[in-house]
Amino acid sequence: MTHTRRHFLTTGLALGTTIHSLRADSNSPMSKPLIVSTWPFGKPGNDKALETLNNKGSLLDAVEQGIRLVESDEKNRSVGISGLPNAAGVVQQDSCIMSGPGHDAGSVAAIEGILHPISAARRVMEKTPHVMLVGDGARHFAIKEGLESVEVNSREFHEKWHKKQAEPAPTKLPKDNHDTVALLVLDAEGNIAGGCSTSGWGGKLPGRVGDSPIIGSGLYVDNEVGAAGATGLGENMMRYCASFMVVEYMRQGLHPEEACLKTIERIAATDPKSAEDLHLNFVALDKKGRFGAAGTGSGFQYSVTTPDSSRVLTGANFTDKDIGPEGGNTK
Ligand code: SD4
Repeated sequence: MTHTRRHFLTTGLALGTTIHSLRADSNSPMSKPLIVSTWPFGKPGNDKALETLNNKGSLLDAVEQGIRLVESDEKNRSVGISGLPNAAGVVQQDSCIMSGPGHDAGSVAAIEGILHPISAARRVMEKTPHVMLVGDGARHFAIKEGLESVEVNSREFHEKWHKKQAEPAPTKLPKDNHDTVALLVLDAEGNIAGGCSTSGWGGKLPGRVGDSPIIGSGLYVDNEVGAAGATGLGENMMRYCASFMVVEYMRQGLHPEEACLKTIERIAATDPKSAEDLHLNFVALDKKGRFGAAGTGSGFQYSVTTPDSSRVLTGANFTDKDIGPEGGNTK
């Protein structure tokens, strides 16, 4: 690994602000609003978030509506009620939302049969004194709030949503049985919010909660700095407060892409697992309107939307030899 990203980062960071200021100077901030989300399936959600803002919706409406659209996609096997079931054949979803102004947050975890966990998370934030509700309590709260629900043990549910439930649950982590939509919004006023939603790790133990509903792990927003969201193996995010770490690196002045890479570097340097086995991917944006993404594998794709364009880009690859070709608005 002579000219690895790790080497670059170590060198770059040893040079203090040099790397950052070069990047910052060469980057003109994107036009606002700026919406960044994980994976290509986040792009329709970004577009919906922008449309919501254009229709005078609030920052939180944009996050909620954007994620609801992704949750509604019946073909998506990672997000929403059509996501992969746990080892007991039941879909348990995790979701959270965080608002920069006021530093508020709400989340639901291991919630069953609710079509839009992001709306449940928002209601936890806005209508209760709590931050997180789990399991049956979360489901009952969501139903009481009038959110759409299905009876997960009903025949109709299995026929409509989970014909595939007869497939054997995975016993260990294959690369492709988990994903999350994390969607970050910087509005025209410079306020930031974000949310995420997932059915989590397919075949997980019943009751398992991943990083996505844990504030600071799957998502973190600081209205003075920026926001970060994660997708990958939650167990490896949660042990490091990963999204919080990305935001803290941005606070120190790193460009969002470098903050994502530096977080991966720090986790990989500590963890006994190889970087490839950690399955870490991050998206981030900062208050200045810059964005970036990075992952431990090749081909982590993310979606970026502004009033000028809506695009799918490839994040920087931590294990690559070169600095990310398309990562962020650094070029
Ligand atoms: C989880 N982080 O439940 C989520 C799943 C995911 O890409 O995003 N996988 O662990």
